[in-house]
Amino acid sequence: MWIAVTREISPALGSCELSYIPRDAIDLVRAREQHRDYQQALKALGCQLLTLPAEPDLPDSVFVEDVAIVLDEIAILTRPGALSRRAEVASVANVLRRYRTLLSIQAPGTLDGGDVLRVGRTLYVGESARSNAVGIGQLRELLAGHGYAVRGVPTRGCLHLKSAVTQLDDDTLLLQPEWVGREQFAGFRIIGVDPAEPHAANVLRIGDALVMPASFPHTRQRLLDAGFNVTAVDVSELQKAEGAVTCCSLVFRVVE
Ligand code: CIR
Repeated sequence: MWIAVTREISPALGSCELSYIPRDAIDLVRAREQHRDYQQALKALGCQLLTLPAEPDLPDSVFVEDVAIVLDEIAILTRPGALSRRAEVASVANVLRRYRTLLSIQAPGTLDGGDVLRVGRTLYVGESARSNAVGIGQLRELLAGHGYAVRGVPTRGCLHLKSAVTQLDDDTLLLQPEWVGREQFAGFRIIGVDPAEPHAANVLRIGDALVMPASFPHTRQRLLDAGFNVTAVDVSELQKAEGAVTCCSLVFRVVE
């Protein structure tokens, strides 16, 4: 069984952190409708939803992916790179401790879950403005005993590693070559985003299914042509907060 942890949208979403896109007014009513559709899409793909209440004082708290990394054996609580996001961790930890032993990144380390791409037993971690070398080093040490390798990956021009690359199946990645080097992922089949859709590389994989924003039809067509099962969701209001589809959930397996 899959569990998907999500959190309702904060009324303060309009004051979110922004790094690479200009601020644009967010329609909260529409954002909530889109978030509900996203949650329904996860449900339709077989996830049991575990939804936390909104946090009025934490603008970015809907983006639960950034505060934890949930692996099969263990979960790591992060220390988000943005100061305004550090208080998001505790409430997610309270949910995760039912399912996993928790370890955590400590100061002065910083790490955002959006920077962590797990492929098999390797965690690729973006060396971004949010995740520093200390945080990445701590993650490596915490996971060495669990049989995971941690590899730092330089990123440029984007918020997180998973803005630039995500996994489509065991052998295939969707990648934006302007933001991360293909050579970092030698041995994988790489599908590039359509050049007209620079933000299209963030796709959420659940089993054999992929969830992606509706706003990237050309990249979606590339995935359909390659035989993937793709569900499109309209997340345009969340995209104004520099979020997309992986960032709004923590999806993991539990043994029934
Ligand atoms: C932030 O800058 O932290 C939020 N406004 C967006 C976070 C999106 N997270 C993600 O893609 N993992």
